[in-house]
Amino acid sequence: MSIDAFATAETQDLLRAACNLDGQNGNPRFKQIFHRVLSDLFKAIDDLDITPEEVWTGINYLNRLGRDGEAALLAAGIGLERYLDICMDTADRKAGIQGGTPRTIEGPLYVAGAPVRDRVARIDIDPDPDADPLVIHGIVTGVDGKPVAGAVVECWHANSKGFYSHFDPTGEQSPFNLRGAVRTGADGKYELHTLMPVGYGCPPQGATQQLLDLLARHGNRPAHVHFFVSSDHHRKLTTQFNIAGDPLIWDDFAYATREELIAGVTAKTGGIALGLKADNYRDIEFNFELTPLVQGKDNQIVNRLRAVARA
Ligand code: MBD
Ligand code: FE
Repeated sequence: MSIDAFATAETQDLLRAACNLDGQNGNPRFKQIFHRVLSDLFKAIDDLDITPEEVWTGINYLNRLGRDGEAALLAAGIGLERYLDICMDTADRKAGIQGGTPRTIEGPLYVAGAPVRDRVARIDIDPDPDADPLVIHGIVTGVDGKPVAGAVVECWHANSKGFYSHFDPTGEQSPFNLRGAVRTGADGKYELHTLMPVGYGCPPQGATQQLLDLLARHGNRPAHVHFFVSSDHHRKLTTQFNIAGDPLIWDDFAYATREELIAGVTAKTGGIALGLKADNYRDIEFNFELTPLVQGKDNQIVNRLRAVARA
């Protein structure tokens, strides 16, 4: 039951004043967005009779979220990052852009600075006795099906405990373990030698899991591998594959699974000859189809704060 405080002149004047809407200075774009978001919050407090105790619980949660460094993790878990993809997909459809490997969320665990190798890279640096060797390979093409030479395929994924280097709570991994980049040759092909990942789980004591608990939701992802694929003449692709057979494949807490992004695994032998740690290994073929620039520009570059390390 609403107490009708929102629509009063007093509240509306307060919102305009708090956002300095009538002042000349400041960032006009930020003023517009902040006025809308703050207004929506005030309206929700009125509409839902949100109590002062509930508001302060929320404020204190923001402090906790920042202390835990989990704001970007929460953005994935509440579907906000997925929604940004839905918006970009919708914009592409409206612009008549068709084809290409589907995009899906970057997530919060990329680290810039991995060394770029030609065609083939071995990216498992640290031993992981519980993980089978895995070869990931495929071809980068345009929507015309022609190979893209000189494309850079960046890859990152978790180890057998579901932990990513740089963000590993045990501190046990080298900076670029299970992270790497390969440049395609004239045939458009890339190949990564690595180890089988396991799905990620949110830190059980963290702010994100605390919120998910109130929603009776888990904070787990199926086993997956992330990619950026860049080429001078195409739009940069941000995507992942999820590994077929993982029980969480359609129950990802970050909503990144898409039908075209499920990768099947084949058992192979001959790993020793390839320089892998065992002769039996897993093989995943995954091809990337890049979309052309739009009027000479990449309109899907997303600039966001990212971790950087030195190899
Ligand atoms: C991950 O590995 C991930 O990909 C996302 C989106 C969120 C948390 C961990
Ligand atoms: Fe991930």
